[in-house]
Amino acid sequence: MKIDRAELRVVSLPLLKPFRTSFGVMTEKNFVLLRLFGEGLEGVAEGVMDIRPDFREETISGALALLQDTVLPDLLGRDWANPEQVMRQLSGVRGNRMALATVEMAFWDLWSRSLERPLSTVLGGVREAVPVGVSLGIQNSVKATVDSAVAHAEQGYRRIKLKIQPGWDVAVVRAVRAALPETPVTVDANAAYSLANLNTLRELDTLGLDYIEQPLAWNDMRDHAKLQALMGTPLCLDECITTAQDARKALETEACRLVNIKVGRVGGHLEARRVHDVAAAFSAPVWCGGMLESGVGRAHNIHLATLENFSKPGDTSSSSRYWARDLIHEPLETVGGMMPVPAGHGIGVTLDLPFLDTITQQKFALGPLQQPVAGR
Ligand code: OSB
Ligand code: MG
Repeated sequence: MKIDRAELRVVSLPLLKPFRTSFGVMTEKNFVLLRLFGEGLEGVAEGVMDIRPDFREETISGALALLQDTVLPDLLGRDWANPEQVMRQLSGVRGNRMALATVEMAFWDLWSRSLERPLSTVLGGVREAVPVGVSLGIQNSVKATVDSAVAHAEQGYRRIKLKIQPGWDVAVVRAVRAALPETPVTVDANAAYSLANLNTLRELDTLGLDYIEQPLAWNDMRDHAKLQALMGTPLCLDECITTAQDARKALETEACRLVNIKVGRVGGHLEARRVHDVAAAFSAPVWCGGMLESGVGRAHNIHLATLENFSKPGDTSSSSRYWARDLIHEPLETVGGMMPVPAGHGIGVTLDLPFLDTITQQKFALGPLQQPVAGR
């Protein structure tokens, strides 16, 4: 598959309502959208970097520069046999897993379209629909949280994940558990606690949570291992895991008992599949996380989540929970807590280009001469 040219955009898609986590409030989703063109086909992906490095260390502006200066010029105008070969070419890049994922995922879409097969089956997936839950941001009141949790459980969502932070934890979890005794409930702290908060963490341990996601620092597996040894509730790592080697070390040292796989965080589908396989070797379940992606990233996530060991509900809930209007034509909506895999070749969704233009803030075209062409 020859990659003839590429288009990079910075897009800003307004959220229906603000999403609050322990690290900030999001009112719109800003992201890098990459289109790769070759042999009359197009592959597309979005990056999960944000403007600020507040989830992990990568940023939109940093990723844009890296992609334009070195990564895309290394790939454009050349023929690539498969995604493995693309990633071998880029294997000298240290870190920058989110930037690499953007390119790798767009190439998977392009390549599986050239094979005239859905991405899920090219990856080796085994499902036609994937089970999903919801991730509920920090709300203004316990009552608002309980109401939202109950409403989503009634819609069929299979797990309720509550964002927590110090001061917004035990009481809200208790209230949701009381309202929904049968529904799996989890919490995600996005690294807001430390071992100094052990009393609170021990209280959370008594509440029957399915797992606790990333309670401690974004880059600290050692303290997660200390905490896991003190807790009955499984810990699930998100921020800490960017490679399959990270996952192996985390599971080997019992820093966690399960892993949130975000294809955009770990460098793409190849590495996501490796994380999935490593976890399976440890008999540790995985589930597919999300980063409030538009329909493009959401479709990639859904295809990935068809792999066998994605045995717990993921975060890729209905697009209509996030956007008044998505940037793809196809609706991505759950039915009874199951998200159908988009049909067709590649990721199975198509860009709504006129709408995309209205939410595009920057646009760069890169040609085979490896020179940036004038943007808008
Ligand atoms: O930690 O899983 C996270 C959203 C943005 C950044 C980080 C996270 C999240 C979510 C929401 O939890 C997942 C989603 O609904 O896409
Ligand atoms: Mg998380």
